[in-house]
Amino acid sequence: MKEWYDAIKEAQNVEKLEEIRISVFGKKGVLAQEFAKMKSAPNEQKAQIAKDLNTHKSALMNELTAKKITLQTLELQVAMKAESIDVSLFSSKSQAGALHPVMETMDKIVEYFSAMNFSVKTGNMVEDDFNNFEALNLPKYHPARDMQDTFYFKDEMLLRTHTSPVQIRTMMHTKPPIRMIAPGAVFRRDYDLTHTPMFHQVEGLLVDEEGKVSFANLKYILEDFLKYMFGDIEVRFRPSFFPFTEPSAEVDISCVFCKGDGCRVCSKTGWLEVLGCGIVDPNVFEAVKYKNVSGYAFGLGVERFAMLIHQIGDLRSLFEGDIKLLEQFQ
Ligand code: 2NM
Repeated sequence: MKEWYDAIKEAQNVEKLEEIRISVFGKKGVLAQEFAKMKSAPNEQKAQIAKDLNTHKSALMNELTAKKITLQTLELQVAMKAESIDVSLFSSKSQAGALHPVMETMDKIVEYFSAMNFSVKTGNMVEDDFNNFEALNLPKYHPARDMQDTFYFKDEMLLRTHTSPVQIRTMMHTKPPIRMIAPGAVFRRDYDLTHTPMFHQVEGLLVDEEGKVSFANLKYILEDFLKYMFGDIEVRFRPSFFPFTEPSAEVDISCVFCKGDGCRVCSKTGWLEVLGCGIVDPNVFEAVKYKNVSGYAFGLGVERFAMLIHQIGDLRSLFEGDIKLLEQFQ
């Protein structure tokens, strides 16, 4: 019997141990054979042989059970070591997304005017002739309505060329006072170094009782806004013309690249044009049936702001989806 104790002791794994168990305890196992032999032993020895065999039986079973637990514990430890994860290791860098510079710039613009109590309104990109042109004092045969500049559908429908139809629709269903901005995509048939067929605008409109809104109010808020966007810069207003405002002005900031000394970006003028604005033309208020009111309005191109803030030279790079460019703005 001793060899079986040794065999159990030397078993290297659970499978080997199971083989031993079958050899010892199986139907044709060693114990079964020994008990069978006992039958042919002299009667007076039988009791002693049975007693010895039963002692071995329980001793071997104990050895097997103990060894099985030892082996299983060992195998578990080996498996756990092999499968363990070192949570203190650095992980590989995950790819995080980021806002596109145009959207980030738009958010900052919206943030300023929201803080100034302007509500934010969006409308439809597909518009009709009245809301995009007629109500804005752009009558039939105005050059801005030319097929060359506007994407037309059938039935006088079109892709909005500015976000002003949002202001028109707001005035049509809301009583003054109004204090709103309209951010969003607009469309023009233009494609060259400085124009893309789709770009983003933020337009603003403030309307109150007649005599309550002045050009000075407009000048103050736009100066404050531009300093918020660009930091320490100079602002100047130049007289200009828009069909929907009178008087109208274009707004320049001192060049963010050369600080006003004159460079390639500002064409040696020291100034960059960033905004259009003015006092809302009475014809616009007439179109939306507003009476005894006054107001100011302004509009800007978000891509141009983004380019000046991030010093991006080519407008088209904002639209190419080049990861190498976009990664720089994370
Ligand atoms: C500009 C410049 C000046 C403008 C006018 C209006 C409306 F609908 F109230 F009449 N919205 N936006 C406006 C005025 C836009 O963009 C350069």
